Amino acid sequence: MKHPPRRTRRLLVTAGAVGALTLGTLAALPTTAAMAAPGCSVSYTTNSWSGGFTASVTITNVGDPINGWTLGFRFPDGGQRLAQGWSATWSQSGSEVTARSLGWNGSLATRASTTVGFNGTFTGANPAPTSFTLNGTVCTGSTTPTTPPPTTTPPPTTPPPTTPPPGGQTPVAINGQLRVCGVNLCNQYGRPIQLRGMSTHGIQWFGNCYNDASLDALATDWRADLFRIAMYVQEDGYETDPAGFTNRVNALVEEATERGMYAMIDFHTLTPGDPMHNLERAKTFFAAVSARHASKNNVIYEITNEPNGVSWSTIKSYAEQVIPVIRANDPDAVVIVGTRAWSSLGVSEGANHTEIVNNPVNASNIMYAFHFYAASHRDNYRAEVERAAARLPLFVTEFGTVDYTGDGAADLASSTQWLDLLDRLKIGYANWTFSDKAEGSAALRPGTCNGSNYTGTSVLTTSGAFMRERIRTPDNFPTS
Ligand code: IDC
Repeated sequence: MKHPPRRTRRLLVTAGAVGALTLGTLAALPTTAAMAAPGCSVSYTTNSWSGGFTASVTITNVGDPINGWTLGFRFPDGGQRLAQGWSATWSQSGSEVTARSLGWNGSLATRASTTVGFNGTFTGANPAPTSFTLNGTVCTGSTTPTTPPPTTTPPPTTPPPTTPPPGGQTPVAINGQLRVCGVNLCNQYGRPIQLRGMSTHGIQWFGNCYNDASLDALATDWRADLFRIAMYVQEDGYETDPAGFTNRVNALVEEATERGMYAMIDFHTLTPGDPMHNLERAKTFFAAVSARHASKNNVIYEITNEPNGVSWSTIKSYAEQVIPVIRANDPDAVVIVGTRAWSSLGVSEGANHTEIVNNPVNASNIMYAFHFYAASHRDNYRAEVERAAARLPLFVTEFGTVDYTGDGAADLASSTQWLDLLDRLKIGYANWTFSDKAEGSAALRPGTCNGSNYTGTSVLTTSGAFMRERIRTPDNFPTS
């Protein structure tokens, strides 16, 4: 099935020299701000489709360090409206748009940058704003700070892809930008690799489990390659607060990036099982997150968790409408498509992988999801995965060591058979869940997330201890 024609446009505008402080603004500023040398430059890029667009706005502070900022600009065309923004508190009044910094991106050292963005709509033309202000100062792009810049340059927001950070080689430093090669996932050297890691539980319920200490433990004690961010759409998830959940996902992607892990953004559809129910939400969400992370090399997009009760052709049609939204911003990212019957390749509804082979998603650089719960899904599912893996790129974006309810005892014999198979086939996986919910699939003992220690085995359940042992064995990623 064809997706509707789409217009992609990219504008790069650096705010031009339009003068310095206006007297009125200067009078309103506190004395310290008025004495410091302000200065900023802004780049504004958009991708648009019929009636809608995503804008990415990078603010660079070229004046003295600032602590808290307000960005202002005016839409040149009266039909341009802000719909949903992220990484700032956004508002629009008439044609004037204002974005206020959040706690984590308010401090900007001299020469530091931060990127914010929004989705908008337009009725007439969609011209870029020509002038931006930061804390009332027009952004002209160059000002000499009154205080000398720090002797150490602030670290870049995204580390260069092939330069390992000091003190060790992270999975992302070694493997860089991934791409699908035949039925495998290949690293920057074009060699097949397997990524092993953990999935969050629903971030609407277990957000407290994802903090600096727990993510440090995942990266360095578990030595995980991958962090899957499960953003439920229903069940008090995204649909209740699109901007808030977009921000939370973005912040978790940044946390994974800082630690050299791949971040998998899971649009966690479950009930209802028809992904079309969430098509518009998916387009809005993926436009925002792909714009925000376009320059990163460690983000993988999982566009629908577990379609169920719908045909493969419906899932395919959904995928062919959502993938172009991501590609418009982030052309080289790997995208994973859920499969029929709770991502069972169709098996749990009496079908099999051949329906995909015979009618694949019309897009490149994609993989198909397979999920299993080891105490419920055994030999016939393993045999199907082995057959499918010869013909389709697969990623086990979610599995449990327990039964399909997510609870009950860990079946370590079946789990071992599964993981041995995935290791042999070099199929990547994320285990459900890195959380402390009182259910068998959770890796952390109940109450762990109220504390500050996440390392070692004393905080782990049976499933967690088993998974940590499997995940922390050396990856031996090929480097040439
Ligand atoms: C389960 C959670 C459970 C939660 C339930 C409903 O473990 O705590 O109450 O979802 O939100 C899946 C789904 C995943 C399920 C998991 C176990 O992707 O959301 O999590 N499962 O039932 N598919 C098969 C199993």
